[in-house]
Amino acid sequence: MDDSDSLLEALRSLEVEALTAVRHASDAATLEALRVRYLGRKDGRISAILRSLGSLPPQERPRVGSEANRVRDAVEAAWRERKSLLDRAASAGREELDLSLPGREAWRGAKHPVLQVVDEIWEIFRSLGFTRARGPEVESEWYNFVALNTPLDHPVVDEADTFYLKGGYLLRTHTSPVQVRVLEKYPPPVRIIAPGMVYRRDTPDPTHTPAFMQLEGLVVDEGISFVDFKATLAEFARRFWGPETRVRFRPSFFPFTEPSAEVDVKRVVTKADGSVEETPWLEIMGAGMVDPAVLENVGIDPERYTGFAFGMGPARIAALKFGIKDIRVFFDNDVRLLGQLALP
Ligand code: 2NM
Repeated sequence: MDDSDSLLEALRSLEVEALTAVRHASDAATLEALRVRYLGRKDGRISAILRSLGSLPPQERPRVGSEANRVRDAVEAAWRERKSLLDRAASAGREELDLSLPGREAWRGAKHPVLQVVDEIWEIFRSLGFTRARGPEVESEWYNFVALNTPLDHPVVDEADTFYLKGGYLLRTHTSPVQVRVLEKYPPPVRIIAPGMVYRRDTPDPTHTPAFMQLEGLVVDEGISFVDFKATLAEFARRFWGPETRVRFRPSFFPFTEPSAEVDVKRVVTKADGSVEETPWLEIMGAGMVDPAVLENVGIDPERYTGFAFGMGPARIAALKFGIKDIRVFFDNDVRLLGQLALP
């Protein structure tokens, strides 16, 4: 075996040794020591072999020299690869702000669909001169029933129809007590909208929840007639569902209004293919002229003042508006509902 063969042998085992050591270096200090040992210009093992080329016969030098260069390049490449891996691992634990990453879109939140509808309805009545009024959810039988011309032996006052608390108090079954409280406190003219939660002992089903949002309105003044009643509610319907909307008043009964009516709307909808269709009649609220007995109960002279009142369920209106088949989803507390139904 001549000198050049033993040098090539030494280079090959040096390559295996160096690559193995570099690829297993577990920290930057070890890696730096390996760089000095194998690749260092002065005392590095590969440099030492390149320096010893001088002792070979001139015709052997290129073969051994190019092999030494190849080994040096291979060890250098492995070293750089290991270096970048160790650097990345070292920085992974730190909070690094990568400004090139696209931002994650922030969840801005959304109004609950029922509240969207309450606010939309409220906005229309506000523009018609109404004020918003609120009252307690825990009420007395007087405000919830008796003052509203509903004696306690009336069928709707059955204990099964509401939730009673100690001392004869109950969870209000409608927001009408708010109207009574306002009429007691403020002289006419009164134009108010009273939105709020109400409670009834209902078994939940697709159109009933035992707690639900109600929105009632009341107008009391001198000279308020059935014409004001119909015109105001028709104007509301056209502003809410569009100017082509038709309105129908069907005779009905409420203890606190006389006459009473159910209000239906027929909407004109433009479908995705451009065709125009009319919906069936949809029941949207109950309403009527305030019964003179209610005005008397709050000390207002029914010979001088008249009024009308109405009540609707924003959850059912929201269900119509958003095409929801089961209003219980409004109470499931699934936040995805808000993302899907957020208005632009
Ligand atoms: C309705 C339907 C009809 C109503 C009546 C009154 C008051 F206080 F003036 F008597 N407030 N709300 C009323 C009338 C409510 O809800 C379906």
